[in-house]
Amino acid sequence: MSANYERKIVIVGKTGNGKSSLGNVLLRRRAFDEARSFNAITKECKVERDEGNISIVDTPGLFDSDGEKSLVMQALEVQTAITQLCPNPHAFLIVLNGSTRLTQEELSTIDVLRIIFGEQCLTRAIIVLTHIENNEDKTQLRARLDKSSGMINLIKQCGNRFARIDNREPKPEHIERINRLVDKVSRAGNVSFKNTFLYVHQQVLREALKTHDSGKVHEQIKRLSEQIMQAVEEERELNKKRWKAAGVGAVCVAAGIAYFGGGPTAIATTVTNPEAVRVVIEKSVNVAVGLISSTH
Ligand SMILES: Nc1nc2c(ncn2[C@@H]2O[C@H](COP(=O)(O)OP(=O)(O)O)[C@@H](O)[C@H]2O)c(=O)[nH]1
Ligand SMILES: [Mg+2]
Repeated sequence: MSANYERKIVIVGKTGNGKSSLGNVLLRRRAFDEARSFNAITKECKVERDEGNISIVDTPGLFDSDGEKSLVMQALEVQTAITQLCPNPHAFLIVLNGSTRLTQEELSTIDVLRIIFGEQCLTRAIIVLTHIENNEDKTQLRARLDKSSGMINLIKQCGNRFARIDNREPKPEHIERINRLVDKVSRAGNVSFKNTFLYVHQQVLREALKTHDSGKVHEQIKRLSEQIMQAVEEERELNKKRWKAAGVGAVCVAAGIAYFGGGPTAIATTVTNPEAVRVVIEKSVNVAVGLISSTH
């Protein structure tokens, strides 16, 4: 492995597509349970590291239709786990089975990622096609993929970044390509995924959990996407107003402090610290009210 930064990688996709196997291939050890038996199916997110510089989060399959967990619950679990286990990951590997037709649900994978993490995560997303036998050459594979408009569309939404792997007999050049793509999306570890509105996504998902939505998955996805987009937009507007108010307050307060002898340090501290702004605004208002009432 060439990079000298910690690669933080999240693996997502449908159960059975080879997420845990891919995690093991990248870590070069059996860190995650692969589905040899029903019990081995990954039930919760798990992070594993190698002795060097790679951290991998394996996730339970999105869209597991075992009836136990709704889509919303799965989305919330993945979001919470990533925030706690591996905040600000460098890359998301979306694992698809390259030997079978994509299901309707898999075609929605990216929409679900948008719901969980927001649009920004797509700039860090890489499609990894598993179950592709090593004897299928590049041209054959390309020709096969070109026939699937759904697949092409998913790859396009991930900035045309895709890699292939046979997890049972992984070729070093295929592993190397995945690592190179991780380096590319993270600019060699210099940028990682951040979304300051993640808490808004969480609020909408928590609210949706209460309604026990059991409608068709693609309808749920559409509804949640719209709700999240609207909630984020409202929060953004609210933030702008808060900062504007804090800015005006800060200027008044700074003037007040300068006048009453607080000096330049006090002004600088106040202007850059919203909590200080709030406290001093409150004090200034009290003083102003006091002054006004004493003149009457
Ligand atoms: N032939 C082949 N089998 C694979 C590949 N990746 C995973 N498998 C097998 O597919 C099954 C499911 O793999 P697993 O990693 O547990 O899938 P997960 O549910 O996405 O974590 C296991 O029996 C794996 O051995 C692959 O690239 N090629
Ligand atoms: Mg698994």
